[in-house]
Amino acid sequence: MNDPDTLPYSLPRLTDDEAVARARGFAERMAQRRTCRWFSDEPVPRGVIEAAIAAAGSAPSGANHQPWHFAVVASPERKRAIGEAAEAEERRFYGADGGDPKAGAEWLAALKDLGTDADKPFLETAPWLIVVFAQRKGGIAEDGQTQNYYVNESVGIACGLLLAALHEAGVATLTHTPSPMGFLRTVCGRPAWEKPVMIVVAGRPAADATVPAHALIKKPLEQIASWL
Ligand code: IYR
Repeated sequence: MNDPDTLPYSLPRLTDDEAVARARGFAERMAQRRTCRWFSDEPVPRGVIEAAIAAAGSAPSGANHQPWHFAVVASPERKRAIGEAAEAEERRFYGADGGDPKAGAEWLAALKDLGTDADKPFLETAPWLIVVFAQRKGGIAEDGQTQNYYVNESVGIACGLLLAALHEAGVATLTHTPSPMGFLRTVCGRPAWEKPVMIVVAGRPAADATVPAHALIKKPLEQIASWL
């Protein structure tokens, strides 16, 4: 018979009004989060990054294998290596290398309202680059062998918590996904069974930072939820 060790579990009991108010408060704060593409070089305490990664590491995961690794890059040399490699990929993506863009016309059209291009100065300006890796194998022991489960879902949830925790601490973020991004494994010295998922750029917005107006368009609740 399956008889695992168990522990009691309970949560603080809120009134209904308090529960709604707490959920609304969180939703309102999260609605203030923006993807920031203009960072200052102002430092952010390491303790903030540590706590945000601890929040990310509390995410639910397949079989509780916690199939993630966060490589935190602060050194100018490594940030430069990442910036140069990422921009080389982006130049191919946007066709800024003189060749045909790797991205199709539909993709480039979808990005027009964001105003992105191949230049990614924030990869060297922002104080922290958190490179998120998904462990395709490894289990809790990180042995590189044991099967992991629901890896993409687990790491996606962890990334969401990471972004939320950084925003709660007043730190601006950007999820950056150069493609292909295998070079991140080399720069961060990670093993072959780990797959780079995204770079979470973290820092303070530049004094003259802007965001595209397009970013403020959010689907209303009626559109994103159905009640059955
Ligand atoms: N990686 C490119 C392109 C890009 C793709 C999507 I989908 C975005 O939402 C934003 C950018 C870049 O960073 O410019």
